[in-house]
Amino acid sequence: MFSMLAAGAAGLVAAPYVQGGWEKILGTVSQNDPTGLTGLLPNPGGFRYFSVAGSVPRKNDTNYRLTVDGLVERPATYTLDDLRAMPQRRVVGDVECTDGWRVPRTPFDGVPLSHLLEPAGVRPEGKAIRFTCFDGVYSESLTLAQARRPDVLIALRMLDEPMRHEHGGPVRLYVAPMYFYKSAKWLSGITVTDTVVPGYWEEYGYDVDGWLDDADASV
Ligand SMILES: Nc1nc2c(c(=O)[nH]1)N[C@H]1C(S)=C(S)[C@@H](COP(=O)(O)O)O[C@H]1N2
Ligand SMILES: [Mo]
Repeated sequence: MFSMLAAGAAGLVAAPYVQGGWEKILGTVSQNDPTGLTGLLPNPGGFRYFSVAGSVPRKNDTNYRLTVDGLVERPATYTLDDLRAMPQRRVVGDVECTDGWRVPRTPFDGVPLSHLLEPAGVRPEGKAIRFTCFDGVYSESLTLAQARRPDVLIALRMLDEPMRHEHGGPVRLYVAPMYFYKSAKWLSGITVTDTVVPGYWEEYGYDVDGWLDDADASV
C-alpha cells in the first residue's frame, strides 16, 4: 500500500522504508498531498506530517549542528544552545500547502534567518540560499531578498513547544509567506549560492516562488 501511495503521490520515488512510531502510523493512512509521501495523522490540531525520507535520524542538544557556508566571508556552525542564546522572534502565520490543507494562526519562534546571514557576511556574488536537511534528501531555496524578510525564521519552537521531531525538529525553516513545502524540516545547512538552486519538490514542478495568495503572517 505504501509503495502505491508513493507512486501515486509523485510517481518518482521508490517506497520509503517505514519504521516504528509515527512513521508506522502514517504508513497506514491515506494521503492526497502530492508534496508529501506520508499522510494525514488524525490529530486535533489538523496538522499533517510529511517526509520524503522513510526514516530520519533524531538530533538533540548534543549532536545537532547548523552550518552556514558558501559565498560568505565567515562560515559558521551553530549548536542548539548557540541558536537559543540569540534573540528570538515570534511569527504567527497560516500554515497551508498545495492541496489546500490549512492550519490557521500557527505560532513559530526562532532566530530570523537574516540574523545568521549578517554575521556570516554574504559576498557580493551571493544571490540565493540553498537549504539542506539531515534527512539526507530534502532541499529548498530562497532568493537572498526573500531570505532577509523578517518573517523567515530558523524555527526552534512551534505551537508554543520545542519543535517536535515529526515537525522537523529540533530546527526547521519557517517561510511564513509561502506554501509550507518551502519550510524545510530537519534543517542542517544554509549555503549561500550565486543562483537559485531549485529545491526537492521544485525539481518536479512546484513554484520556486511559492507565495501564498493570502499571506498574512504577522511578525
Ligand atoms: N525535510 C523535509 N522538509 C519538508 C518536507 C519533507 O518531506 N522533508 N515536506 C514539506 C511539505 S510538502 C510540507 S507540507 C511541510 C509539512 O510540515 P509538517 O510535517 O510539520 O506538517 O514540510 C515541508 N518540509
Ligand atoms: Mo506539502
